Amino acid sequence: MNACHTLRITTDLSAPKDGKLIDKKASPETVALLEQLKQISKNGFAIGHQDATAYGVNWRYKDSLNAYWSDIKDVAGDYPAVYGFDLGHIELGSDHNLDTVSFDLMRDLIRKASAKGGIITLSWHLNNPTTDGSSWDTSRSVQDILKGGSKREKYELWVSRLADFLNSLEDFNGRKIPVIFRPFHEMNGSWFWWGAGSSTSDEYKALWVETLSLLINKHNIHHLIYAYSPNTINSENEFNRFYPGDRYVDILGVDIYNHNGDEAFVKDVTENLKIIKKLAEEKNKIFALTETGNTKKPTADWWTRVLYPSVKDSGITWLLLWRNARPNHYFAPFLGIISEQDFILFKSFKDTLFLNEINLIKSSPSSQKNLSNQQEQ
Ligand code: BMA
Repeated sequence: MNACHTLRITTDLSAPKDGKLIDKKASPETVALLEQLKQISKNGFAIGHQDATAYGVNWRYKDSLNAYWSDIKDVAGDYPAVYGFDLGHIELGSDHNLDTVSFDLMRDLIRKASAKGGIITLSWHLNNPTTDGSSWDTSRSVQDILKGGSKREKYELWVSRLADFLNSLEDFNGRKIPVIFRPFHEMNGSWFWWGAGSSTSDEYKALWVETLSLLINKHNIHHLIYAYSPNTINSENEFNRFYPGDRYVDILGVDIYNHNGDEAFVKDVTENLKIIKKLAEEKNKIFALTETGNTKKPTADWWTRVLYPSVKDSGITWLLLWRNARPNHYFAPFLGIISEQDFILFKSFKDTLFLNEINLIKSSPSSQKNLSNQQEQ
C-alpha cells in the first residue's frame, strides 16, 4: 500500500538535488557510507575487486585454513578498498551463487571486509524468471514479472529470498552492514534478459522501481545505496535511455572493459566518465567505474599506461576490477603476473586508494591532510 506512496514512477522534475539517499529511512550507517564515498572522491578513487577474498587465480578460500587472502594484497601489500560480490542464484534458494561461492562464506567475507573498513558492492546475475534459464537467456521476461504479470508471484518470492540475505548482513554488533546494490546492470547491452534486446526502456524502469519498492517498502530494507550502471555508452542519451530517474538512483555508474584494445579503452573510459560526471554534477550524485579490467593479452604496464590515465582526475569514487576466476579469466593482478611491478607503481600513486587509505578517510575529519602526510612518508 505505502509502496505506491513512496515509490511511484513519476517524472523527475521535482526530484531533490540535495545529495541525500533516495531511501529516506536509510540507516545511519548507510548515510555515513554515502558521506565517506563523497570524501573518497575528493581524495582520489577507491580500488575494488570482485570476489577479492573468496578466490584467486591460484587459490580458493578454504574454511579450514581460516585465511583472509586477496590477490591484490599479495601483490600490492594492502587489501582492496571495495569488495564486489554477486548474488546470482540467491533467488533460487541455492546455498551458493552462480560462481560457486557459498552464501554463508559470502556473508562471512562481507562481515570481515566491512569490519576492516572495506566497502561492499553487490550485483545480481539472477536467472530468467520466465524460462529458468540463466541471466544470459534473453527470452523476454520483464513484462511477466511486473505487477500483474504471469510470473509476478514467483518474482516476489525471488525478491524475498534476496531480501532475507540482505537482511542477514549484520556486523559483529548486530547492525546492518550498508551495501551498494547494483542490480540489472549493463542493460543497454543485449546479453541479459533485462537488457535492451529483451526489454523496453519503460519495462526496465518499471522493473527497477518495483524492485526497489519491494525491498524498501515490503521488506523494510534500509541499508542499501542504489547504483545504476549501463555498459559503455556512446552518448548521454544512451545513459538516460533506461535511467529510472533521480528518485530511484543514488550512484551513477558504467561498466567498461577493453574489448576493442587499449586505445579504444582509454577513449571510451575518458569520454564516458566525462558524460557521467556532467550528469552526476547536475544531479548532485556520485559516480563510479562499476566494472572494468583488461580482457586482452596481459601487458606489463597496463595499470599505469592504460587504466590510470583513463581514470585519473575523472572524479569517480571507485573502480571495481572484475573477478580472478581462472588463468584465462582474471582482471586483477596476482603473484607472478607480468604486470605485477606496474600494479605496485599504480598503488603508489596518491589518488589510488586501497583499504588503509580509505580507513584514514573514514576515521578522521581532517582525513585529507592525514592521507597526504601518510603518502608522503
Ligand atoms: C561474468 C563472468 C562470468 C560470471 C559472471 C557473474 O562477467 O565473470 O563467468 O559468472 O560475471 O560473476
